[in-house]
Amino acid sequence: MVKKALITGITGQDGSYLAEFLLEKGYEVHGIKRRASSFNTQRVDHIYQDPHIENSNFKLHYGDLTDSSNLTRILKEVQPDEVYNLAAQSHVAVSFEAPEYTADVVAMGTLRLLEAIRFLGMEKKTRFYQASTSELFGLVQEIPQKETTPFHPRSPYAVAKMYAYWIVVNYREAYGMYACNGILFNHESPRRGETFVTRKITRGLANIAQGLEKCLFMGNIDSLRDWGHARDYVKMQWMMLQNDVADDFVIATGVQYSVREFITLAAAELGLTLAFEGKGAEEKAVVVKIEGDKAPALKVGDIIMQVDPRYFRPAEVETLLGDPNKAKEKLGWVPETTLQEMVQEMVEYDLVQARQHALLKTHGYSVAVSTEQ
Ligand code: NDP
Ligand code: GDR
Repeated sequence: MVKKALITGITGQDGSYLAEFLLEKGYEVHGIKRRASSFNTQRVDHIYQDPHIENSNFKLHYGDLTDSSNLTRILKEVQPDEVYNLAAQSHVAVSFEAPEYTADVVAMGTLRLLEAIRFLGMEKKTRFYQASTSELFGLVQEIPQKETTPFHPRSPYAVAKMYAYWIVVNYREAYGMYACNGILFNHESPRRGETFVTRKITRGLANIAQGLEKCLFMGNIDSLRDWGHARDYVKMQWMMLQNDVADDFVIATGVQYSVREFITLAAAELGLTLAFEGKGAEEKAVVVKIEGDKAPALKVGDIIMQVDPRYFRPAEVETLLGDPNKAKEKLGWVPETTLQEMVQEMVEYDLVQARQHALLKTHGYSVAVSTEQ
């Protein structure tokens, strides 16, 4: 029997990698996508199948985590063996601007899905994966953070994810559902949303190197994160649902870098050596050396990064470092990609895009390079 998976958030970074992974494993993959006024399936277009094809093993359904009747209908129709709940308003800074919507999608959305599974009598058949987060640790109580570290969420997003975490545990305990939390630390890729810090840096610096933008405006660059590659992390999402017993796992690399170090590494991939000058809200990065031909628009002395307090958060999570030992011991999972390899992959991808835009621009075509940060 072919296994069926239903992925919410399939059009996002993780959803696209997970869909690829499950298709390779022979699954029939169903995804929920939101109605938008323009195409929003770029990340899964390469695996899209014409719905007219008989026996298509990749199907998209219109839906939204704020709509329980729609979720119930899709679950009833698909009858999935595994549900991966990845959909979220996932931007921490945006959650301060839209706290109620964030709570509705992230907290209530998770409850709606679990309750729909129970209502349909599928709680003993369907396994459930919840995209939990290191943001739960927030104001950290212990370094490194592991499954037993107390939570102290620091944003409307993290507080909503905390409800989702506990409602998953509750449905497991109350109804015997196979439901797991993957407490994932930050994970990135060339498919990362453009306003998360890593992609903002790789894309912004590539654009600056090609003369499409002048300067990167950043928030708290002292912030410390444990960054892994999304491709490695979706594998673990699947592994968690193949275990004998449902359990919760921290997924991390166990290595920590600052945002400033990430900027330095990304600049180095473009042949740039930077010097950081000033402190706090006055800090800037100046180009002090240029090697190779990846940054034709720059010269020594250019300021290419400036801190802008506009990007400081009302409450910050200063430091996150995960302990992935439980995942290693119980499931045999280890991250495969180093930060340096990931930075290289992301910069290379963004440089190709930037070169293409720069070429169009020199030939007189107007290119809309969004500089939204
Ligand atoms: P993305 O922001 O890239 O993707 C989020 C997905 O959720 C998109 O497909 C989005 O659709 C969809 N979505 C948003 N709102 C709704 C809604 N109301 N109804 C249905 N779908 C909706 O996130 P990631 O792929 O990076 O992360 C996946 C999950 O993992 C998220 O839940 C995130 O909070 C969590 N997480 C992520 C980490 C990371 O470092 N990436 C770390 C820990 C947890 P659309 O494309 O239309 O916007
Ligand atoms: P985070 O990721 O908040 O950890 O949430 P993000 O990349 O947005 O920020 C990481 C750190 O970088 C600092 N920072 C900036 N962040 C952004 N976005 N833009 C900036 O200009 C900037 N300058 C500094 C932030 O303040 C923060 O400290 C991500 C999301 O994917 C969540 O959904 C997920 O749950 C967590 O990771 C784990």
